[in-house]
Amino acid sequence: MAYEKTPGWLDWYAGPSKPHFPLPVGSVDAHCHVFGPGDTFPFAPERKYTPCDASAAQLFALRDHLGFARNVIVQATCHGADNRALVDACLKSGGMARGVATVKRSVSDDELQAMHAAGVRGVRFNFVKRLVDFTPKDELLEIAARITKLGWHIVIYFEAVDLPELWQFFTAVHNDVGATIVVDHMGRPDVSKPVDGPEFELFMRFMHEHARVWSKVSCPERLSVTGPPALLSEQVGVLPSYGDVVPFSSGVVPFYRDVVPFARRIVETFPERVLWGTDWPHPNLKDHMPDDGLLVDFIAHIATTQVLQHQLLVDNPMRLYWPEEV
Ligand code: 0GY
Repeated sequence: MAYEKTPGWLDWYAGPSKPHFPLPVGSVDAHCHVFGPGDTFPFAPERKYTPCDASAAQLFALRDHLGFARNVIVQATCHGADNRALVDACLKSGGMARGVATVKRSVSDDELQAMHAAGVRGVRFNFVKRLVDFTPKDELLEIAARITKLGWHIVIYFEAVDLPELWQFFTAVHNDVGATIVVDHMGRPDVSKPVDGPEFELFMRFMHEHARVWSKVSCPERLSVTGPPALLSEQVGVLPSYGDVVPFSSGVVPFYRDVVPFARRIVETFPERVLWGTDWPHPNLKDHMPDDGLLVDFIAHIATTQVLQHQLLVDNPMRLYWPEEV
């Protein structure tokens, strides 16, 4: 089936640079997606956007180009609870990708087992209102209890302003169900607010008080308010390089500067509970599409020692997604 993309949709950037930042051997891109291809894996009728295609083969080509060894592929909302594209990608990876699925209460134990065999190790609960319709909390708690028994964890996606309202539910998932919880994109802080202001302090407290809550320190391109002026040229197909702004070796952050204090604070406070991912193919960006090579370079500014980098990119994702190899 041919799909018409959401008006204004920005396609993923097909010419990413080679990162200057030397990724540690065995690094994991722990947040990325596949979209379709729509004619093989149809998008869900209830979706809130229609993307361009972004196939497993294209994801694995990016992985190799950037220097990652493995992927964690997260079910995108445009596929609803139909995990076929995700499962197919995991199977095609030959064990080098794990998956985070979306399921409904009606999912059978056999379906969960089949997903486990393919490499799925988590379920995503999405609370971002522009992306999904509401799911009752009792349904989510029931799913959390079932998948925790399989050794899977919960991935949660929410906006910072909604944390107070969701706190009690997340605490129930963590304390009563006993689940491990991974937060997407640092709980989407408003980075125009102070890093030591009440909103981000609440997120830090959330991690302090819940010992099995992890955070992805991903998506500077999504969170940045000051933005990436140096990258805007990508929209018209002119590829800038890091050196066009400052040399990588200078240690100066040329773009997404406003996100750095937030990500660094989490990495340095909870070095054993952080993950990083490209978020390729970057759904729903409105003003620019990042160069994934430059996103990898950004890691050096948020994890500033080799020890922290190794934890973020290798040790932590391996412990969570490939514990049998650790
Ligand atoms: C992300 C962010 C977004 C979209 C999705 O599943 C999704 O559709 O996660 C977003 O629009 O903020 O993590 O990819």
